[in-house]
Amino acid sequence: TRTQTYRERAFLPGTSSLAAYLLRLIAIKRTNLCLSADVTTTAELLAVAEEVGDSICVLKTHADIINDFGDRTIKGLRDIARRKRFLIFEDRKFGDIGETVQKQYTAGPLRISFWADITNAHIFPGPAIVRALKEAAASTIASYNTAVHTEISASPHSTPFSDSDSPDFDDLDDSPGPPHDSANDFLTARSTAAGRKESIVSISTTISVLAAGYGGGGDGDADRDGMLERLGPPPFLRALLLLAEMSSEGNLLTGSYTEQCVAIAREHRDFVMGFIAQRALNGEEGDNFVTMTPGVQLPKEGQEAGGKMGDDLGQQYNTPTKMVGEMGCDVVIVGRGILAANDRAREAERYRAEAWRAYEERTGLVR
Ligand code: UP6
Repeated sequence: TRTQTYRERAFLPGTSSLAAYLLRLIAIKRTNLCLSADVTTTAELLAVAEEVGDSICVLKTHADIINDFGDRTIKGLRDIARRKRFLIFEDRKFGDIGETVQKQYTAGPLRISFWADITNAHIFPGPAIVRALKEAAASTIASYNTAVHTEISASPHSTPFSDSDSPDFDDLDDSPGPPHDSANDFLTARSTAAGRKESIVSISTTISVLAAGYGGGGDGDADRDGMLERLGPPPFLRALLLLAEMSSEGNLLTGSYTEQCVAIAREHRDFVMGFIAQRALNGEEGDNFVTMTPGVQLPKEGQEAGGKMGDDLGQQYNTPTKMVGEMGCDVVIVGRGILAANDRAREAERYRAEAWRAYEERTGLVR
């Protein structure tokens, strides 16, 4: 996969649908940059998503650091993601027994499985964590499909989940209120038509937001905007990244731990789309994992790279050129490098251009 283009890899047999979508999105938008939007309010999150959305393929969140996380956050972010076309990755780093991670993934105030296309997990609890998250994802997808289907057949003359169908929807823009218990209602949607309708009304807020932001997929070969248009929004699917390596100094994700992580991923190619790692880990026939790499920063504009870069809490940085060009990584994840800039849109473009150029050189598209 090292010298294959993103587009070629999107069409390799065995590639999961969401990975294929992401690879095509990367190829069309010409961006292998993920923004790590580590901000603490909904307003800041939406502002930065708006500013850099055109330069990224994925936006990474830490939902648990957003003070006012709620329906407004989900609606706002999915809305921008649809308009600017990027996937949403909640960097939850799950690490508990299967039963617990299922609840952490689907319930609580964050109800991650409903709005995040991608999330990630550690494998230190053992391989069952992957199966548990996969089951929970399947359950969310099934509930979503049932909800959409039921809503359409219940009101054939109206757009599914339009504002008027959704009593809660109007509250969205100005309701700090308590978080809706939509995830639970969603997952326990009853089987009778009446029961289903009832639970759907109670979760209409979340669903109306979600239904608007998902679609099928298409092919494209004209200009970028036309191709993006034809690619369409992502299908409602869920995928997992496994933490195979970390960027921080002295971390323990090395050697056989990393190898076992890859072995576990190979058992679940339909759900595990790739790794958080510091280098490409594809090595076996059939491997087409996407490597997303944090710990990336560029020297300030106009400055030379001088020695080791990092922060004073163990973070270590490498350049996009090294990680994509030499280490074979697919997507670079950048937080403070972009967030701390005065002009974040411009800085994101600087990162995108460098990471893209490293990719083109690695694959021989340019020399
Ligand atoms: N992250 C790392 N290293 C890892 C895994 N994840 O830095 O091995 C995450 C952090 C943060 C982002 O949780 O959200 O990537 C890096 O941010 P930064 O670019 O501001 O250092």
